[in-house]
Amino acid sequence: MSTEFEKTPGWLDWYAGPSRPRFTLPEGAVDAHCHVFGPGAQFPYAPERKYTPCDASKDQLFALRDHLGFARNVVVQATCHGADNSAMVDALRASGGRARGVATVRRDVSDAELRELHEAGVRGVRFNFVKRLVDAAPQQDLLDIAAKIEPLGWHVVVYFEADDLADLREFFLSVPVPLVVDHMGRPDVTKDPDGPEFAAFLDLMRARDDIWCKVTCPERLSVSGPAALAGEQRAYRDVVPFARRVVEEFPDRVLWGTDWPHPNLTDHMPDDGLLVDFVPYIAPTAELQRKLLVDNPTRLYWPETTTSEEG
Ligand code: 0GY
Repeated sequence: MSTEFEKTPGWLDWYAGPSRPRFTLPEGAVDAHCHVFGPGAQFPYAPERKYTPCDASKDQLFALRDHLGFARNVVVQATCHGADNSAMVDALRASGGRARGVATVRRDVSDAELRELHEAGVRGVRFNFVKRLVDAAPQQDLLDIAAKIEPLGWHVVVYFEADDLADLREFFLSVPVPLVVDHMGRPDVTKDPDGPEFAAFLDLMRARDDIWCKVTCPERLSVSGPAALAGEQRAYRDVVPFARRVVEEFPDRVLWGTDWPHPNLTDHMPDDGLLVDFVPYIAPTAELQRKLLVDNPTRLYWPETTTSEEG
């Protein structure tokens, strides 16, 4: 079949043949931030998208899950699919209960559509404020969406860049459901982790006890590297102090994921096995690792399966 979609120039394909991690993931570990792309011939990319990815199917995602040693995935709707959640929902339905999802919806979404998404395994919606990815919706529309999802017990995932936090903070604090921040709010890691910029992010985390943080994407945030390639065991050193700070202060509100298939990378594509090997640097004890990889994502996405008190 001829390909209907042409990948954005300069875009790197996801890394085929990732290494097997040296770090053994704890049993029940969740890859809490990953995506599926298409395949475009089956699930066309959205007309309003700002990039065209390479295909990355649910079967390829599940193969990676098994290879790395994860038990479950949280599949986050990627902007290239707009508010058409079919590819993500198809992955959830095919996962046998081993994947939950985060959707993108418009303000006019109906309660019946939300219930159907819930039944498929969706537990949150994503609000994206990164200008190169989306034209952000008006904040009142987002608050209307938040009000609609509240009865379902869902949360809102927010993606923004550090420079925009000051403008968005008040809005975030007004959202009536739990918040999950993608990629630590994208700090500039050339700055001091003890400086005012990252302090503003930590301060947001302190403002409410239902704000969670994904300590993800060192490959996007790192400036000095080295890249997680060719067996590199000490990748992305400059990101470690930031992520570790968040894990240590908020051990019960952090999540981790691969971000496979790594949209919009043009510099290098990480080996996902080596990304897993990055985890012990940011969560240095077995207890922190268990919270980050198992307890926290299970509590947020599979609460019905948590039996004991976790603390
Ligand atoms: C990520 C990061 C990016 C893209 C998206 O939905 C998306 O298109 O999330 C990015 O380009 O920084 O979370 O995968």
